[in-house]
Amino acid sequence: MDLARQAPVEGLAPDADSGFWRRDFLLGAATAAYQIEGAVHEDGRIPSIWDSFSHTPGKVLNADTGDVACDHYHRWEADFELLSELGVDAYRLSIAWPRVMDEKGRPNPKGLDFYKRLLDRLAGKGLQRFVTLYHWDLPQYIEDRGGWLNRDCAYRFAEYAELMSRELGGRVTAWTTLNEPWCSAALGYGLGMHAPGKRDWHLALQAMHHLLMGHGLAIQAMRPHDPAAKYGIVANVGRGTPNSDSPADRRAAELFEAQHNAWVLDPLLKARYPEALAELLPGARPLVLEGDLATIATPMDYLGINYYFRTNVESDGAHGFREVPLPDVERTQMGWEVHPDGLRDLLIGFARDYANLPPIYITENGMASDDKVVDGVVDDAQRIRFLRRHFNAVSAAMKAGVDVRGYFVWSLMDNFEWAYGYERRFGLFHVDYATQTRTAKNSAKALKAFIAERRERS
Ligand code: IFM
Repeated sequence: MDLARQAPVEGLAPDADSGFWRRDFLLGAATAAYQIEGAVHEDGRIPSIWDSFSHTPGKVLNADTGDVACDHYHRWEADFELLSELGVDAYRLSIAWPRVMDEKGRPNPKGLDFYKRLLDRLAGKGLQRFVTLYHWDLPQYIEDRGGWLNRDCAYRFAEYAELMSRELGGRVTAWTTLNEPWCSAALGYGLGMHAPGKRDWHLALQAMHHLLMGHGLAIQAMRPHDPAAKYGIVANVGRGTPNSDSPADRRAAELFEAQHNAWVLDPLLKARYPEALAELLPGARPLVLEGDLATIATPMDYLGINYYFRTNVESDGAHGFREVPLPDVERTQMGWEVHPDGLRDLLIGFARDYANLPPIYITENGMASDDKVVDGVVDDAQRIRFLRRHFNAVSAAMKAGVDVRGYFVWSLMDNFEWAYGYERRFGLFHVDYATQTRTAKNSAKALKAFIAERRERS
């Protein structure tokens, strides 16, 4: 696909003094295994909780599943040409745990070879490789033993992580242990919107604790085998703003951010859970054994931040908050408010609140729109504006002193958007799922143009 020959489009170049122009500021695109790979029964892959969940009636919009997805398992070579076409510096992908280990915990050579081929090709293209170990596809047999509610899961995860560092060490620029533990715990165990579909906030607290334990144990197990790589975790963060100036609403916004951000970041960076959790869920505490918090706070080389929207909240009159959607604000296909300042404010706040905040990569940011191919063109002007405004918001945080090293667009291409199936389109490239045709959206062309201009200037 030759983007250069296509019509010029509105640019997404950030402000002239933005750190995004620096050649050493990493620009990339991201995906995750279950959302793109398909081939769920091939080469020894075993079932995951998302296979079970997506095949359960009523769990995913339009009964979509990841069985085929973008068929990336068979089309990865052509998909990597899209990365070259964009000219990005880096690619963020995830490894499917169920593809690389069998039910007895033994390595699956065919699955491992798949990721070796991918990583070697990316390295050959000169791209940095950001590799996530857990982007939600827990092997179903581990779920059958209690999943993340069972402390043993953290140790099984560390075994898997160690195996990956032995097998793939030297091929990876940066390892990410977990993608968005908040989503795994809150959506998977608190709200039931994601696999494994449980609805009990007490369970969510315990699942989070074991997820974070798995993270710390994994870094400890991996570093000796792949000492040159960087190690970190990816947290999705939420901006909460008060609906009024009243003390109750201001406290509600604080509680919202504690529940979304500090629940994950405090144990990682302060070796303790925030007091606010007890205020939100009186009497509920995870079972924490001696030494657990030190394990969770194992030093990291970077922190990945995923940001999408802001939530306006008021006090619920009891222990928490409830959302008050703002009228007349710009929203995306997900219904999420477009609010770039929220990202700037959160980054500045994290740098203030965490003395040991490691360097940051924005590991996901992007938006869904109901994109259509018309005469070969996908006019996604809203995404171009969205990206430019978020580039500028991140730059503003950098100017305020926050150490941000890179930014990944979510996502390289349209894919399986979890409980929303294929209806919600986040990609820079449009995917026609019937034919598996990829079409560059105007945002892809605009990103390519910015990257080319940046290269010329440096
Ligand atoms: O598609 C997801 C991704 O898997 C995790 N972060 C949020 C994205 C958009 O919802």
